[in-house]
Amino acid sequence: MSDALFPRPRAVVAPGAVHVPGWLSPERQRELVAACREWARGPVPIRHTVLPGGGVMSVQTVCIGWHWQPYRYTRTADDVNGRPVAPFPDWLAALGRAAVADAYGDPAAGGRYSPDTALINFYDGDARMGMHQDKDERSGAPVVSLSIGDSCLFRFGNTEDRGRPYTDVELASGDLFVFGGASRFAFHGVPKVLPGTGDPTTTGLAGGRLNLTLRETGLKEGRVSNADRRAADR
Ligand SMILES: O=C(O)CCC(=O)C(=O)O
Repeated sequence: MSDALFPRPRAVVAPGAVHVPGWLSPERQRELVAACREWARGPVPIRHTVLPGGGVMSVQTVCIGWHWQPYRYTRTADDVNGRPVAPFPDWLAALGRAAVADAYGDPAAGGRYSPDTALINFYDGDARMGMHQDKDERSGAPVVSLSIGDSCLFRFGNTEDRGRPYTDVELASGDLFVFGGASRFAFHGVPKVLPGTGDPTTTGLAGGRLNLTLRETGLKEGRVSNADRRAADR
């Protein structure tokens, strides 16, 4: 079934949460895949994040700009190899600004957006992500999510807890999802990836799903611990 025959409409999933299908061009998807491949190599290699309780996340993650480890941001990847993470490039900040402007139909909102970190997650067929909030940032600026490769079921919930009400959205290659405003701290997760749904010739990704979330940390330099916050069960 082609998108051209059956276009998937843009949808406001909740106030401030907008799904824009097919936002990334095939060229842009390939560029992002190539960039993510480089970042996955180092200076901090992609890895399965270990949670404070000893659990290991099924997704593999590499960060740029700031390193996220549960539940704080640092400039160096102290839980991996201690090295500073790769810088957050201007071109990716510009992409984030365009994403916010397009999702909200508000060029001024795009202009104000100044992401300084990206969490890059790779999902193989079995990987998933539990319901959680992105709350280690000191900024209420939107999160910009870009998906490439296999489609997934993305669950977007409420700001109170991990349960209902939530909306299930299929995120396909090239899709943009922005959540800010009243939805900035909504619980969300990825219950399953749909293996074999991506198109390697379009994306350059042989298999699996790549997701980038661009965020404003609201941090300057140094280390900020959010360990006193209730740990989200990621
Ligand atoms: O993979 C996704 O679509 C969501 C990623 C996510 O929730 C996160 O990185 O916090």
